[in-house]
Amino acid sequence: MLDESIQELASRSLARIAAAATPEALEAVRVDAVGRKGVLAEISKGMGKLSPEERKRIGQVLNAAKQQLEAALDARKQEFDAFALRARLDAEWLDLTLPAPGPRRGHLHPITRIQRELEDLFVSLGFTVLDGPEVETEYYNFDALNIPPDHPARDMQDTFWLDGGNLLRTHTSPVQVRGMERLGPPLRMIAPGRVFRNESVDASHEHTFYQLEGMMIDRDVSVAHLLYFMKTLLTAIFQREVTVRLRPGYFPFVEPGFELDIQCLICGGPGCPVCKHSGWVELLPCGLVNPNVLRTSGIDPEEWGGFAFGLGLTRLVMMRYEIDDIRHLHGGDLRFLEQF
Ligand code: FA5
Repeated sequence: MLDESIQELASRSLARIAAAATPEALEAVRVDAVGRKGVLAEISKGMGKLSPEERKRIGQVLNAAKQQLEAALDARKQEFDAFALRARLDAEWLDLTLPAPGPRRGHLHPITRIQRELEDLFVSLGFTVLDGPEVETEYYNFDALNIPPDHPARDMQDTFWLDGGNLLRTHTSPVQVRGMERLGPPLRMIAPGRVFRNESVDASHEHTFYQLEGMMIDRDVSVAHLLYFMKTLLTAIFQREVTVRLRPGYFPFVEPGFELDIQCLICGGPGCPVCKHSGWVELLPCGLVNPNVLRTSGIDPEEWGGFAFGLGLTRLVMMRYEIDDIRHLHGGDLRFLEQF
């Protein structure tokens, strides 16, 4: 009778051990079954009432049941331990043969990239790259370029004036004057840089943008030389046929002066906000250096002549990458910049 109860208790506990889903549930079964206050311990407490032979026999049955349960508890615990170890190893798994993730690299801004391409091109053609100050004097920005005070051409470029009479340069042309003064003729120079204009911003106009000035002074320089260099420049940058037009342009520091426009590559001609719906983008004003400018910088116009151009570098970058709004370029949005 007692044997059967012990057997039944043991098999019920075995079923609970098999069904335990967590180490905590298994521990609860262990306490119930073989713990100091568990069911087997309760039975053994009542054994005092039995005859010595019965006590011995039931004692053996109890021991056997206890051993069976403890073996089952150990086996189930090992399963849990193995499972936990597997999970930990899975979490820690590391393929040491995979290439290490490198540092996240930045890259050059598209304006810097095109500027460097142009510098390399012009250096290969014998030009020197010059730099000039962004805070300029009125003399270099205007007077020395044949734009005296009260000349209407001063209004062509809205100027940020600074206290004390200096200004933020409105174009890179003052570097022409500094180059002529410092290096003298013959001269081949370019001057890329940032310029500033006090004008309202739209899809093709910024208050801060980049130009690339170029100047060549030598004996017998003609419009043919100018056109050759402009064509070389555009072919190098676009590496494809682009449609350009040359029209007369007025700048006091060149005579004759030209505007070289490029057919808008954003809309292909029919018109869009970038080309102000004209189909053409002003890109490359240029001309033969006005003799007054040469004379002011100490160069004899009877002996020397030259050409100069003032490329709108920011606009060129827009055309090259088909960027439909100039404000993207310095908006600081990484989603835009990461495309280059
Ligand atoms: C000048 O600045 C002259 N210094 C260029 C020059 C140099 C002519 C040497 C002759 C000889 P202009 O103001 O047109 O010219 O500007 C030159 C180019 O800068 C324009 O063709 C255009 O591409 C670009 N540009 C002008 N204003 C802006 C602006 N607000 N935002 C972006 N690009 C501009």
